Amino acid sequence: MKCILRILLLSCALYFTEATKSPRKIYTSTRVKDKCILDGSEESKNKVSVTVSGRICLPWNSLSRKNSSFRNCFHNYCRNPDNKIQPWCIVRKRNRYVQEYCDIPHREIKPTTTSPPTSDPSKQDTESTCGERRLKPLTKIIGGSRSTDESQPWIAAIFKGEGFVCGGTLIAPCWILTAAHCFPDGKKTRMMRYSVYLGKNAINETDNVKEQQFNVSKLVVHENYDYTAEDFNNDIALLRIEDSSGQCAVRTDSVRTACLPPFQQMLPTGFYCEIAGYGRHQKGGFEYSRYLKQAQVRLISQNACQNKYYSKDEVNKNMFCAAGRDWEEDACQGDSGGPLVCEVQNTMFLFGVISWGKECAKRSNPGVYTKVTNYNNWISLHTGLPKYTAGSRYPQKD
Ligand code: 4AZ
Repeated sequence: MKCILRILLLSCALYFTEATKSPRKIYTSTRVKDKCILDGSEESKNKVSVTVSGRICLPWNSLSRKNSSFRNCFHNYCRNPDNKIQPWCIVRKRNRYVQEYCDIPHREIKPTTTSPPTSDPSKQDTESTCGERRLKPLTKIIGGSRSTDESQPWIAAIFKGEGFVCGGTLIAPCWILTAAHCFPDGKKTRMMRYSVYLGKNAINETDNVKEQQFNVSKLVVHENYDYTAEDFNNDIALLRIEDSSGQCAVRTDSVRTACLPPFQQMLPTGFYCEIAGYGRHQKGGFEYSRYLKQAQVRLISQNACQNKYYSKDEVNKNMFCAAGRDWEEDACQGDSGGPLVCEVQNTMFLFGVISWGKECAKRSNPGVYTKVTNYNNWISLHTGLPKYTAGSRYPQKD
């Protein structure tokens, strides 16, 4: 007992001499004796300490009880000790310590190990490698959170000249599924003016390492989409993409295909899915989001959608509704054509194309989506890819 007491007293004395020599400084990591393991690299020049949600980072040593390697790190600067896609730090959310990515200006983010796209066919997604992603979403479209191309690697940004037009989804290396209403000139659309970007994180910025750029070699707008009726029935279109050397999308961490579910496949009411886009992010606002955003929305029953929120004339069998928790998250102008994907057994399936809705994120006005599972045959007919439209990755009932 006496011995234990003596050891304790000795270590206390040691601690206090150390502490008086080098007073505790929250925002610096230099200690006389012990170096912070986070500060050995180039990255240590980075002095950002705010996360994407605007929270201030906590000093790294607040984690030292859980992870002793941060014991000597008395600063709160964003770091990337485990090679994530960008520097992160610890913040406090509802009394819990959680990791969050930092708000690093895009040019400061170090390129990841993603190799530049090549034309090797083995680097292309197939019907059996679709719907996978390396990164889960960070945790906000209207509401929701900032996303990254790695958590929505199937999202496509469609441009006409320099202007952003709509979102889309990569469903096969050469094919984007989007909304018909994005092409008001229908069959007369001059495809030459359009381009499609995959792996894009920010609308106004270019990342040559991650992004893949394509021309549109074919546009198929659903033959029964009626531009004069403005009823959004059959709001679906396909774009065939190829780059300047005739290649289609190459699989990287930032560019992957989403799977198609089988024909007429349903999910239960209340099931949570994800929507993503570069569209408006403030109700009534005029600004397009500079960054890709994503949000969670819950599937609403067809009955409620057709009878309670909208009418049967407005919402037909080729559409379904979804809304965020408390009506706070929703798609909005500019998100059209983009994905509503649902996770089934760790694989992401494209169930909806963002189509329309009365206003944005308004109580009792859910977002309306084109029901992709009504169009498997149409997609197969125009792409010639029956294997992709069979939905073979969808878990089969025994
Ligand atoms: C649009 O104009 C749009 N709140 C898309 C989705 C919604 C509203 C408008 C749903 O592209």
